Amino acid sequence: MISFSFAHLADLHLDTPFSGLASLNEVLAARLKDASLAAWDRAVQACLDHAVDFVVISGDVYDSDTASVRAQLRFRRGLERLSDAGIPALIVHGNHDPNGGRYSAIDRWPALVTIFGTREVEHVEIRRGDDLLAVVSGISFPERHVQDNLARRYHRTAHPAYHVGVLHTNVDGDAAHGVYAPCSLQDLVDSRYDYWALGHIHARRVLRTHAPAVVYPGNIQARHPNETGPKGFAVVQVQEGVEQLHWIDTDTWRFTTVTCDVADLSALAEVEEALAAQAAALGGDRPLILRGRVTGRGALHQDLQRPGAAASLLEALRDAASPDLWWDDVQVSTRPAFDRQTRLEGEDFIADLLRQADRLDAHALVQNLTTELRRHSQLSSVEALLGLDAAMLDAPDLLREAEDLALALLEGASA
Ligand SMILES: [Mn+2]
Repeated sequence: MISFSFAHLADLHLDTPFSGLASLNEVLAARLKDASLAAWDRAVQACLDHAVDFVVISGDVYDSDTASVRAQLRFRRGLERLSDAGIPALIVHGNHDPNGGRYSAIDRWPALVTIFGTREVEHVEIRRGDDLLAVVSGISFPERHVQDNLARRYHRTAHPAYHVGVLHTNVDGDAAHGVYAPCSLQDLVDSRYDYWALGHIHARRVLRTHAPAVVYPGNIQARHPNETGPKGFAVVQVQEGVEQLHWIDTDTWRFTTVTCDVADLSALAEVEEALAAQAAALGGDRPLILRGRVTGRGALHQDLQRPGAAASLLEALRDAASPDLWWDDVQVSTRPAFDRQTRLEGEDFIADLLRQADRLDAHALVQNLTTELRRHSQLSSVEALLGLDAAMLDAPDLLREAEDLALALLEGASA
């Protein structure tokens, strides 16, 4: 069997407008404007540097189906560079850019580009000289809301070659993402394909390592504060039919959240220092967009509740930050200092509540809750939706959280 390699990209969202930022001012907007396009340029360069045999792109090339001319031309420019180097690119469209978009500024694609159609799964043979390296199959979304299980339409060809399925899909109903073209991991296993090049989930996820490998590479540039961590794509090396994945980072700006617990702090300056120190430790590699979270119980709660305190803390962080760190927001969710042991010895309602909590068996409680959920047909789907797995729950932790919530509600009611 011949060794070869390919690049697996997804969710380029070219020319994305960056939603969800608390503070998208003109300076930041200007700096972010090129981030997704630069990530694409970087991905193309990396594909050329690694001399991959082919490139697959698993949907959401554009951010919307009214794709900007700029995004389309930049996309084609990258494909031209690949095509000129003899590297085929095979592309499906997803829910953000169904059918390639309602408006196309491009009437002709470079020679080695395949844009999969929307009617049926098509198969493309990838050759090196006379040798057949792989068969790549794909189908594009004809419209945004695809409810069909497209995975079941993929059938291996008669070739004994390595088979790659390119598909935009939500596997096993990930509730954090739109349920488009839903399928199950079992559907993908049953297909007997060798590699499933998936798109749609914006996080790096290897759902299965081999036979078949099932991979979400995530997007090439984060576009929302919730999309934290490194972003890029996978180079897949195939040797004797066995895959090895290398991750290539392509993002310009990275989103991250830093947290400061006020428990042992006595001045707001310490909060600023703690957040700034964490940010400085993370920076250096590439520009960061940061969210600060100030949590915990402590004496500083009162100071942080003063009107304008959080906003002023945010400004102070920005004043001191290097140009490659942008503080997007500081979120304060602190609580008043609370001496549990002293309150437990009291005679009031809160003392009763704490004693009651100490008597509970957290594990039995969670067990009862999940058993109860499963008994009701409607509720059992809630369990699946939430991804609840009783074995995975930290019961004592849940109980502490519940106690904290009860105390917060009581504090709120008495304020
Ligand atoms: Mn997407």
